[in-house]
Amino acid sequence: MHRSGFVNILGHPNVGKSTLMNALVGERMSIISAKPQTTRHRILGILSGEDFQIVFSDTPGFVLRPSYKMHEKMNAFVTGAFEDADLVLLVTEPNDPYDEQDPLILHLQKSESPKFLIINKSDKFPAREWDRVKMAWEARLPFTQVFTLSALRNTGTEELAAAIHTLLPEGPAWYPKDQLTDRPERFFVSELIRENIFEMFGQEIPYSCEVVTEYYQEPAEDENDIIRIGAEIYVMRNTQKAILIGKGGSAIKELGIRSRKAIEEFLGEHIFLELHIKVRPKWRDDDRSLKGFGYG
Ligand SMILES: Nc1nc2c(ncn2[C@@H]2O[C@H](COP(=O)(O)OP(=O)(O)OP(=O)(O)O)[C@@H](O)[C@H]2O)c(=O)[nH]1
Ligand SMILES: [Mg+2]
Repeated sequence: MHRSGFVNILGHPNVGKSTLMNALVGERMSIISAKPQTTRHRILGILSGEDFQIVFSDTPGFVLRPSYKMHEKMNAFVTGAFEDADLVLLVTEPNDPYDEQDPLILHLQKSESPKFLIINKSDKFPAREWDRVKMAWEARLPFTQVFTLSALRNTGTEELAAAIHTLLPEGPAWYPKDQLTDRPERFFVSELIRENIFEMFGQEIPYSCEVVTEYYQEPAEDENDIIRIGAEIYVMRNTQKAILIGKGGSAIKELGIRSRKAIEEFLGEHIFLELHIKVRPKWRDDDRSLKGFGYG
């Protein structure tokens, strides 16, 4: 018998959804940062075996008070992920504040999919905190099972993986067995550059940037060349552009070096990377820009 299913990972920003998906899939699929709202799209991570296929969806953290249109698009990716789930993993952590009117809870109360509660970051909190969170959640929603784990340390994730397997319905493979995701290489190139922007710059810059891979040229078979990649970083203001460039170009140079290394590690190949910065005022509120950037 072949089993398959769609497992959608949901929760507030910064609780560790992407770290968990990467741990479950065993690949560095989604980018991760210490800042909230790192993930902006729904990203599939596909785990296949001879007789099963699990299609995980990592989603953006649900933004409770959207401040611009991009937030609304991000939230739409989350609500879309309620519809096709064979299983929902609601990820939380002891410091994650919820109230009874939280839109995520209201959506979950209406969804008929089985739900697992994942209390993440167990390495950071004492066991009495796990119990407190578990009790608070069980009063809000019925969960099929509750797991306390550390996605970062990869402890407790095996029990979760086993429980997911047990729950998978009979079904076909939806994707070729060697496929790991639904996104092309250029998407991951942009994401890895964005991950480094989140890491290198303070509060304002990461949220004002979007990265677009402009070209991705693989050498012809008879050419002894490397992959050539060009990416554009969009910011909203000239002052942000100046920060990204840095004194004498030092910041953009550093960003280029870090991003190239990350992309080379991801692709397992040497690349040439060219970065450009463009100013596009208010792109986060502009429908046409958002569409062009993939916020459909
Ligand atoms: N201590 C600890 N930190 C963790 C754990 N899992 C994730 N983190 C950290 O939490 C931060 C957020 O992790 P992400 O995986 O990016 O969280 P996310 O829920 O995908 O965040 P958004 O995409 O912004 O919604 C990062 O600094 C992670 O290293 C964990 O099990 N323990
Ligand atoms: Mg994420």
